[in-house]
Amino acid sequence: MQSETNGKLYLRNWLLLAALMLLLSLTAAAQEAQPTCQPDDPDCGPFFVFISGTVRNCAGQVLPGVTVTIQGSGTPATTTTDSMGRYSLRRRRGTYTVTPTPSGRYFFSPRSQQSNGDEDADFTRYPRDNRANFDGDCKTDVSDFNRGSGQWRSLNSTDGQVVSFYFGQSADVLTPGDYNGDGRTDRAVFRPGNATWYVATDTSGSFYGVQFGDTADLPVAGDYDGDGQTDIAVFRPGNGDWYIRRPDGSFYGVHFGQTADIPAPADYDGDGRTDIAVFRPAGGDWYILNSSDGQVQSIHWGQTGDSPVQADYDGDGRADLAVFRPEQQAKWYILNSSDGQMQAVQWGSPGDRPVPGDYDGDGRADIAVQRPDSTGAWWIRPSATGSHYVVSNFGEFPVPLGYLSPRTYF
Ligand SMILES: [Ca+2]
Ligand SMILES: [Ca+2]
Ligand SMILES: [Ca+2]
Ligand SMILES: [Ca+2]
Repeated sequence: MQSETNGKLYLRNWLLLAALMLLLSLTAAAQEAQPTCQPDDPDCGPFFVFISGTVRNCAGQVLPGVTVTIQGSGTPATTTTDSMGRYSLRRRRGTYTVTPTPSGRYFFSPRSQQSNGDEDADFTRYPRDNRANFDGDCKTDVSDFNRGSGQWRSLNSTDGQVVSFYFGQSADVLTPGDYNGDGRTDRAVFRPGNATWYVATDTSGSFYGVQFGDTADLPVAGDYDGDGQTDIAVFRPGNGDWYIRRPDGSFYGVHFGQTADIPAPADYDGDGRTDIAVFRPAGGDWYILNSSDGQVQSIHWGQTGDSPVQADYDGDGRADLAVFRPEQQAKWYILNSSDGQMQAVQWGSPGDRPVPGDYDGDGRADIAVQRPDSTGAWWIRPSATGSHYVVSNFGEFPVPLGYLSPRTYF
């Protein structure tokens, strides 16, 4: 009896000791993974460093499971962010290029960056369809552009502040986009008089100009190569040609569409690159040139008098065919790319301008209209709640409409 009790005691003590040793070894392992190098650490300096950083989304939440490539002079290594959105990899001392892996739906800002281990290389993930988001969170900002004075105003979704910035002249066509890929919308215009694009990537007053296109062209800016930066591009209504500028300044042309077509570029196949597309008002037909496989899709959706309002309403990463019908009761007809179902929603009044965008930041475009009268009211229907709210005093040309074809509205 006594010896049995002693045996149990002995076993319990032994188990306690084993658990303690396991804990100690785990603590040691955790210490080894610390992304800092102490000078006297033989595993680390002077020969090794930890290349580390945090990956977040545009709402500031950490992202686990993101694959990060770390490329030095030799073979690239990959690692994955942990539950805290951290990545860390021990490498020989040197300078490395760190690149998180983008997807069709999302890109990272910056796209890649250099690190020698001294400081974290952090990244922020943004949805590719990131419309009128001046403050760089995940939400579309109510914003307008005064075509007479060149004043841009945006209502920050982050803090409710109104930002005013003068950029452009009378008769300029606004072509908002993220031209430098930092996740924030840049003020940009196309000046038909000299066929020149002017882009301000921040509000410091600096900008650049690029002559591209012809005076009768329509701007159709988009991310045609999928690098996360908006590309300058035009549609030539005279002959149905598209001209798209590459980041190196060269360009290519694609014949796609007819004279009366409304260009409707968006990423319909979800590969992260904008697809050339037109809406033909005569019959309500859409023609899409898939960037993924070069195939042409032709789909009947809408009728004469409709305006294309393509956006990703169902949140599957592919733009949905959609039209706005400004009749007595303005109606939206959306063809979900996820399940082929139709959404028919009465929203707005005749004379309203459609301003779809992701105002609630849930990854799905929200139906919204702007009323260009003295109230300048925006009627927004967030996809997350289905209720609505109104923002007033933004009655100039709405920036979200600049992501749709300017042809219908200028
Ligand atoms: Ca925003
Ligand atoms: Ca595409
Ligand atoms: Ca979709
Ligand atoms: Ca939404």
